[in-house]
Amino acid sequence: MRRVASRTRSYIALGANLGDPPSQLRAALERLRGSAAIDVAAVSGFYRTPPLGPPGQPDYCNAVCAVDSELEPEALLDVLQGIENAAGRKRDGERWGPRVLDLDLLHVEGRVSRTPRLTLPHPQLQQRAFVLVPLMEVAPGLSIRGLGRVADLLAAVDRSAVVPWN
Ligand code: ATP
Ligand code: 87Y
Ligand code: MG
Ligand code: MG
Repeated sequence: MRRVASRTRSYIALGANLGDPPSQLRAALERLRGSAAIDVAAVSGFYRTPPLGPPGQPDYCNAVCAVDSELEPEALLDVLQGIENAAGRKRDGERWGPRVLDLDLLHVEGRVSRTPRLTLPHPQLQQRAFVLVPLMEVAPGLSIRGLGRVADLLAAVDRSAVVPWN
């Protein structure tokens, strides 16, 4: 795998709303911990969140984790998509339909990307309370170039529907 010169911290959003969503997130975290090239540095709590976008689907379980890796961002995305596939993620349904597992790369420190395969920072990060609440837990002091401080992004969204899973 291609590697960047040094270890870089990245932030990953986890989401699931089919099967047993918390189990899907726990299994994904175990697979990330089992990836030789990735160290899981921090994991947020799990949150129950109503679906944004297309309505009429089950609530989501959402979380965020911080990882350290020497992988290039595209190679890290390969790992995330492999874990989605292993969980049985189907890609033939409607866009933004229900899914057993979604792993999105939110931000890679010091890196930007503007390709369709990988846009960094994630283009809707600042609009999504289901991302910002758990991101604030694992990275309260984080500032993302072009977007600003996570704390300020969170203050600008309605977080009232993002509640602890249990
Ligand atoms: P959203 O990205 O709005 O949350 P989604 O997670 O439902 O939507 P997916 O179906 O999981 O979208 O992914 C669609 C494509 O998005 C993937 O093939 C992937 O290459 C691309 N993509 C672009 N930027 C990113 C990113 N930062 N993280 C994950 N996938 C990304
Ligand atoms: N949690 C999610 O993880 C989630 N993920 C999405 C895509 O990855 C969608 C669409 C399906 N909604 C989600 N909702 C929750 N709670 C995201 C979206 C939001 C706003 C406009 C268009 C799409
Ligand atoms: Mg997503
Ligand atoms: Mg995705």
